[in-house]
This record gives sequence, structure tokens and C-alpha cells, in this order.
Amino acid sequence: MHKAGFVNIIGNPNVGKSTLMNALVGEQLSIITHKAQTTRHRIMGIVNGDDFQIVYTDTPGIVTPHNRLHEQMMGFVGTALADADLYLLVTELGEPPKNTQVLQRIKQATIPTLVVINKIDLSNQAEIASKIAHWQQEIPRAEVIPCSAAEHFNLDTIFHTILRLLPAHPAYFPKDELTDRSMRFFVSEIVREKILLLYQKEIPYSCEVAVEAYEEHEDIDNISCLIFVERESQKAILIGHQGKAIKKLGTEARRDIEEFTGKRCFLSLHIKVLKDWRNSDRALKSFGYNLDD
Ligand SMILES: Nc1nc2c(ncn2[C@@H]2O[C@H](COP(=O)(O)OP(=O)(O)OP(=O)(O)O)[C@@H](O)[C@H]2O)c(=O)[nH]1
Ligand SMILES: [Mg+2]
Repeated sequence: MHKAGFVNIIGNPNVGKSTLMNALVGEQLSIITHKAQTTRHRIMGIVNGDDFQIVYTDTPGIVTPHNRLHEQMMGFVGTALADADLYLLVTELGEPPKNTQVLQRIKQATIPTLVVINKIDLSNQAEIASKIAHWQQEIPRAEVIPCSAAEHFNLDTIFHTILRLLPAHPAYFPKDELTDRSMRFFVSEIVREKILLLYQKEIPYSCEVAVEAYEEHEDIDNISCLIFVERESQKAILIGHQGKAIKKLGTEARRDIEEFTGKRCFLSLHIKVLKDWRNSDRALKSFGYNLDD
């Protein structure tokens, strides 16, 4: 019997959803940073076996929308709630139990659910036991598994539980497929990850990255990226004194892109001001946030 299904990873910001998906898939598909709202898209990672196909979906952390971008991000969470064969609800130990709408929907659904208590490397047995009891009571039909995505602890248990809960179904995608995303997407995400890591406060949240040109050659790729910001003042911050900040950004992004593609890369970065893009449906659509696709 062949099993296949959509395992949608859902949870609050910063709990380790992307870390967990990357660890389960064994590839750095989703960017990870210590900042909330790192993931903005729905990203698929596929794990194939002879008689199974697990299609993971990483989603943005649940937030109360303050702009159209947030609304689109929460739209991805909504889709993930609607089309899952299995919910993988990621929580972390220190997280206060929030009674969000999403949690209510998961509680009321009948879809098999796996609650993952992540970051147990930061905890102790007593605390873990009380969290397991809490979630067991909160969602009685769920299986609750503590783990550390960062330290790859207990991922095997998660994997085998998913396999057990997966429905009988033929594969949804060709068996050699790893993700639904293109190299262009991963390049733009790597640049965005570096922006999140190198700049402070509102800057990363005001940036969007688009790949303008991607030329592949035998031994080197020529990639040009456009970074959109909301205001002139942000452009100046991105560039930094004597261009030092953007140079550092370019170097660090290039290194990771080369690691990802396994090839040398020439990366050029350009900055453009696009006023209030986070509230412009047209801009958001051009950045791939439209839900209809
Ligand atoms: N100590 C510890 N830290 C972890 C673990 N898993 C993830 N982290 C850290 O938690 C932070 C957030 O991880 P992400 O995977 O980006 O979290 P996320 O839920 O995808 O965040 P958003 O996309 O912003 O919603 C990063 O600094 C990770 O390194 C873990 O098992 N233990
Ligand atoms: Mg994430």
C-alpha cells in the first residue's frame, strides 16, 4: 500500500517551524532566523520513499495582520488549514498558551494532528511532562511529541508517527521532486535571510527581494537581485556608510547561494524604493503573494 499526503506545519512565530521542516526534509529549504516573521510564504518540502510521499508545507507564523502583506501571509495559513491531511502544530516550551482562532480551528477539526513541543534542549523533564499533559488536554485527538529540531532530537519519532497517520494515496508529485519552489525563489530568500540577520528593527520587514536576472553558465551563475524598500531613508541604511553594509550583505548572501547551488556565483544587488509596498495588492501580487496561484 502506498501512502501520501500533505503535512502542514502551523504555529506561532519563531517556534521553529522552518527548522523542523528543514530537518525532516534534510535540506535548507526554508530560511531560519531568530526573528519572528521570517517565513512569508508557503514552502513545500517533499520526502519520498518507495511506498510513501510526505509533502510538508512550511507556513508563516500566526500574527494579527497589520498590513496587506500580513493578510496574505495569514491567507497561506488558512490554505494550509484547509488542505492538510495532517496538521503538524509546532509549539515551544516557553510559549504562553494562546487561544488564537487558528488553535480553535485545529481543535474543532477532525484532521489527524500531531503537536510538536519544540526546543526541549532548553528545558527539563518536569516542564516537558507538564507541557505534554497540557496539549493532550487541549487537543485530545492529537499525538504529542517533544523534540529539538535544532539538535535533531526525536525527529525519528515524528517521522514514524507521520507515516502511520498518512492516508493511503498514490504520490502527488514525481518521486525525484524535492520542492515546488524554483532556484530564483531560494536565491531571493537567502538574500532576505541575510537582511534579517544584518539589519535592525523595521528594516528587514520593509524589504522584499526579487531576482531580476539569473543567467546560468557552466562554472559561474550571474545573478542580479532587486531589493525593494518602502522609503528613501531605508535605502540609505541598506547601503550603509561608504557602501559597507550592502557589501557585507552581498558577500554573505553570495556565500550561501554558492553553497546552495554548488557553483560559483556573481551576485549584484540593487535597491529600489516602492512606497508602502506592503499595502499594495499590485506589488504583493508581483512578489508572488497572490493566493489564487
Ligand atoms: N534551542 C533551540 N532553538 C531552536 C530550535 N528550533 C529552532 N530554534 C531556533 O528558533 C529560532 C526560530 O526558528 P525558525 O525555524 O525560523 O522558526 P519559525 O517558526 O519558522 O519562525 P517564523 O517563520 O518567523 O514564524 C531560530 O533562532 C532557531 O535557530 C530548537 O530545537 N532548540
Ligand atoms: Mg519560518
